Amino acid sequence: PVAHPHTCTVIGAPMTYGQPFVGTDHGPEILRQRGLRSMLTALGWRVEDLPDLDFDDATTHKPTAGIGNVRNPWLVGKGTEKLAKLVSDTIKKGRFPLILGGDHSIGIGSLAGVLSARPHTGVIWVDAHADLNTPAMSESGNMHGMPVGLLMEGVAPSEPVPGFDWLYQTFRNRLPPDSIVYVGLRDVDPAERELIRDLGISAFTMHEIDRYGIGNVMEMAIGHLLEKDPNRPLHLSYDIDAVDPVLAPATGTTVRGGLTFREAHFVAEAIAQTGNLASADIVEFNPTLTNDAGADETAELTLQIITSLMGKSII
Ligand code: EXY
Ligand code: MN
Ligand code: MN
Ligand code: MN
Repeated sequence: PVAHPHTCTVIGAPMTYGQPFVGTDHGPEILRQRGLRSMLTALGWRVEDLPDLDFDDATTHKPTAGIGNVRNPWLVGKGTEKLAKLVSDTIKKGRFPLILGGDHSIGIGSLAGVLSARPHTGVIWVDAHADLNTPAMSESGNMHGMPVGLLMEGVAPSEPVPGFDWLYQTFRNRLPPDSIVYVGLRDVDPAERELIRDLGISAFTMHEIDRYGIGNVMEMAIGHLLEKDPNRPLHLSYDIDAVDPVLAPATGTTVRGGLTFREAHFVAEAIAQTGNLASADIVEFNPTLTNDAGADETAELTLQIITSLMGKSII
């Protein structure tokens, strides 16, 4: 297996421009305040905690208006460019990037950075949504619904969206459709559904979780990615809205019928146990969208999921 990296670089990515709400920018600071660093240290990690990326300086450079239906492409583009560079540099230094969102549009930067440093990476996308839209397909124009679409081979637009020149110059690697698995889907747009079927993308929706149980689902999901190369590095993108909104109400696009508390942890534990996890992001926590109790509960759950995926075992 991939050597377990000993140093974890915590990257705060307080992005809000991929969706309509403010508040996702508070994610990194709240997780740090709740003791992220000491919890990582207790698991044996050496921790490098970087200052949050600044995603606001691009506002002065260019108009923030969208192109066609796409909202804030320049701001998302310039922000994710910074993240892609940092993720790629972090991996090349032999460190484990732990990326804290922010909305899921930061996945554009994470995926681009990971694929640039390790083109062969397998991706596990834990989400209620497929995030497979492109600017041409999207009904909402929100870029948090597009990270997989913008990076997938055969789906990604051939011309850059404004702000995304970097994705067509230095970060040109794309993700083959057989190199991602979805876990937890339950709200997929018609055009996304068609792509998943046509490209044969491996998708374990809530239906498969009900039918086979989370244990079998994770075995199949990981098996699919590691089939040809058991040493393949894995990247996990964990959208907190995959979890049932009763347990994780503080997020912008809640969908009923999600992962239970144990399923949410099991996903992280199963991936940690492979020994192949090499980078991760956890996104879409928004403390402002519910009451204080709901925000507290979601923050604590997010932190516990991170603990599981970074190697905590029950005994
Ligand atoms: N598919 C819908 C859209 O593209 O607007 C909803 C996307 C929600 C994305 C959330 C974060 O995962
Ligand atoms: Mn590892
Ligand atoms: Mn998402
Ligand atoms: Mn989602």
